Amino acid sequence: MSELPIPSELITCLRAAHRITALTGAGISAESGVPTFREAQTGLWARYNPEELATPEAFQRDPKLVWEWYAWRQERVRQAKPNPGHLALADIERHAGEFSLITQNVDGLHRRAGSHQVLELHGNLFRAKCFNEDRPVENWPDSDDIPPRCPRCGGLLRPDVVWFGESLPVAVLRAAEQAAANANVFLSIGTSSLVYPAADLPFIALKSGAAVVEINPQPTPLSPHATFSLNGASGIILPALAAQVWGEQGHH
Ligand code: BJW
Repeated sequence: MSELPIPSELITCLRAAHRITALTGAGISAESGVPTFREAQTGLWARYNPEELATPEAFQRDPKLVWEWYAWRQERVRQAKPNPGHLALADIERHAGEFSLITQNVDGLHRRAGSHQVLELHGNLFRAKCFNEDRPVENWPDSDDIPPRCPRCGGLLRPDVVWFGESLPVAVLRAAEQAAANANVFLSIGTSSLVYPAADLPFIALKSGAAVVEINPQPTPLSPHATFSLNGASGIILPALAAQVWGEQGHH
């Protein structure tokens, strides 16, 4: 593992860092078999574009279609397991001094891997809320309705995720911006860096003087600005990085 080309300047930088912040995207779950957002879908959903399903307008047009898409994704995620990339981040949380984990993912795999503090910017696939009242709903009576109905107001239930044109949860976004501004090292992992305001976070970190490390097999709009670019799969790179920085000789 220690043979991977992780620059020694980066190892030094991580060992010296007081606060490390990581932002993850769909790419970190790719090795768990969860399709990323912008890669072509397969099977049942191959003819739909996720960008066109993840909007309030799509839900209003065809709530059953959108609810079923999320139900299908829930099922895929239930069958998936955290991969070595998720596990390495849980390990880093245990070993690094101050560490913040921000995710755009709605799959809950970071928590299942053992990360305790996770800022979920785009909500969670396994929660529902009322489309009318915008309030969380935990239980609803069994019925054949798809989507099910809100037990309080009879409105349609929707997944508690953030769609295009909707605001991110304010407190979570504030905490993420703070964690970016306070970081000495900011890791951007498995995200296409196309969706705002998440895509601003590494730039907030850069402005505050942090080193920004990108981990992605493909270049993104962030790549020209990154201090270090590690081109490869997060499931390979993150465990190697954690072992080299905090393993054996590197423990704080
Ligand atoms: C690997 C790998 C491996 C593969 N290892 N890596 C400023 C400028 C322009 C537009 C805007 C702006 N501010 C706001 C906007 C509008 C909009 C936006 O950003 N549009 C852009 C697309 C242009 N943003 C919003 O609407 C946001 N709301 C908002 O800003 O409210 C205020 C406002 C409203 C209206 C107007 C203006 C302001 C809300 C954004 C919500 C995003 N929601 C989604 C769906 C969540 C629910 C669900 O999952 O269904 O979030 S969209 C989707 O994209 C999802 C993801 O979290 C998000 C990011 O995608 P991600 O994670 O980067 O995945 P991919 O697939 O794109 O990339 C995967 C990457 O992994 C690739 O790079 C691969 O190479 C890599 N990879 N294998 C490591 N093994």
